[in-house]
Amino acid sequence: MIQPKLNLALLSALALGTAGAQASAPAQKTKKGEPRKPNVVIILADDLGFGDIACNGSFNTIATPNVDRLASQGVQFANAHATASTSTPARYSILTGEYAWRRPGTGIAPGDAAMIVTPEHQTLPEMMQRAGYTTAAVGKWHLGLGDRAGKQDWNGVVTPGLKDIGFDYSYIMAATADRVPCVYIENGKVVGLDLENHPEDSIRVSYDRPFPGEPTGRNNPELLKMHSSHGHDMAIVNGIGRIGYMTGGGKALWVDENIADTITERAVQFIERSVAAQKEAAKTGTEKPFFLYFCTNDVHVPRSPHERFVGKSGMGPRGDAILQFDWSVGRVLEVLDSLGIADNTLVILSSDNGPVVDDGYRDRAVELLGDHKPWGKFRGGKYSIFEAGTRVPAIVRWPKQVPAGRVSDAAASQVDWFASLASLVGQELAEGEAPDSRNHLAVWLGKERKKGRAHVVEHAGTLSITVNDWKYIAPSNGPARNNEVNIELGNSKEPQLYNLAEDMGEKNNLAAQYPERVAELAALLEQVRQNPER
Ligand code: NG6
Ligand code: CA
Repeated sequence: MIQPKLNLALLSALALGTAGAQASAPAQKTKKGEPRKPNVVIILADDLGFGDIACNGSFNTIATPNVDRLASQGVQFANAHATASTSTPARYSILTGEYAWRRPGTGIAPGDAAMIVTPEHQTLPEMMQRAGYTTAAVGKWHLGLGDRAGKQDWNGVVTPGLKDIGFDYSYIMAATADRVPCVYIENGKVVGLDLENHPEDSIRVSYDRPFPGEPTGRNNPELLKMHSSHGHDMAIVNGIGRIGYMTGGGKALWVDENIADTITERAVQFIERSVAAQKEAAKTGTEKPFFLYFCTNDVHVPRSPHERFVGKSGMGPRGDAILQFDWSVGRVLEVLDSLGIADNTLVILSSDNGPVVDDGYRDRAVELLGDHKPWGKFRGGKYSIFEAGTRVPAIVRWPKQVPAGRVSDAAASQVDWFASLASLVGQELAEGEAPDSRNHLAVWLGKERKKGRAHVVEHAGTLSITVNDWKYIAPSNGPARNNEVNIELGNSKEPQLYNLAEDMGEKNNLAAQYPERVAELAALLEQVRQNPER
């Protein structure tokens, strides 16, 4: 029998106060030539599900030795959440410390979207810069570029860009691998474009209409090496249909099979450069720690891993892409080891949202899944308000401060990375900065492993709020499922209430049984809707 435990007064206090584990920057012991503050590396996977890593219980279906190693050397979270079940809003929250649902225009962005995290925002990398860090973003971006949608100068400098929101260095894919433009952009410039010798490679991008004379997935399926199952039938680049149209690019176009190698190497080079600069600066005592926001393209569609991973998982391209993700993680860890900085580097690994099996390409992911459960024991997946939408893998390793080999059950949200890292690096947050981010450093460092956030808010069209394992999903008119991706979205016109402690699969809607609890949680959610969290 489940006993109602909540009352509104308590909930209000939790919502408005700063309840929860707090911690300030731990005292540092440093080796000679090492910055006093730790280097910080965020490795953010794309669409990697809770159950997609072996150490979350999937040992029989997938091998992720590098992720497992990270977990065994740090703390692994059982109840950590992205703020939203798709990429753009989830990433928006990480970089701004604000729930994306407060801001219009933060849904899944096209590749020619204007900046969604704008120079007017106070951002996570800016806060790290303030604390003396050298900062970089490498890999998938998906938060828009330039100040006008569709008006970016892909042949010149795309501006404003990441340097205007706190990244000293950037090497990114504008959106996703399934969206044009299919090129890397380094510090605002497309990499490898040689317009002097090849003016015909000039890049044009449109999300409205095809370019005359250019084949499309819709009209020229004979040119495709990977067919779409839904959508993805506009421009063809490397034999893969994309979302949006583009022409040009020439040698600058990425090769999908090499994306992981390319971006991982750029991440590694940034680390190497930063450490070389630290060594040099140590002579004058001015060494700067680094902050790297490394976003893999894996395991997002189109899944086209390098040939050395092909066929290795037995699950087709999706499983092979997980192996490739694990390789990228291993490569970063190896470099931290070889440079002797692993001890003084805080590594945070997570995913931007939950898993999807068929996300629009016929890559046999569904047929070859076997016993593998990307969503673990949870219901739903990417796009869903059910748990699998936002309950993501999360691991934190920092040998100096984080106890090794622990599992944390504390409720945790990526929105808190901003304030927690601010505390770690000794930065006060200004009024209005990171408005929904709370300092839960003790949770994220695995010191507090039971009590976490007072409540967790999830977003996927509608909103949900979870307090002490009681999850309330606000009624909505959205569809109950997305048949194309075969995922239950969780929308219902009726309120939903689940007890995750007893029913983590969200099967038994207890709303009719506990109307008072529904009312309390609905009121709390309304309060969060009306007021920033901090
Ligand atoms: C959807 C795409 C899907 C994926 C998603 C964004 C279609 C039919 N589906 O609209 O393939 O790109 O957007 O994923 O186009 S995310 O992880 O970047 O949010
Ligand atoms: Ca994603």
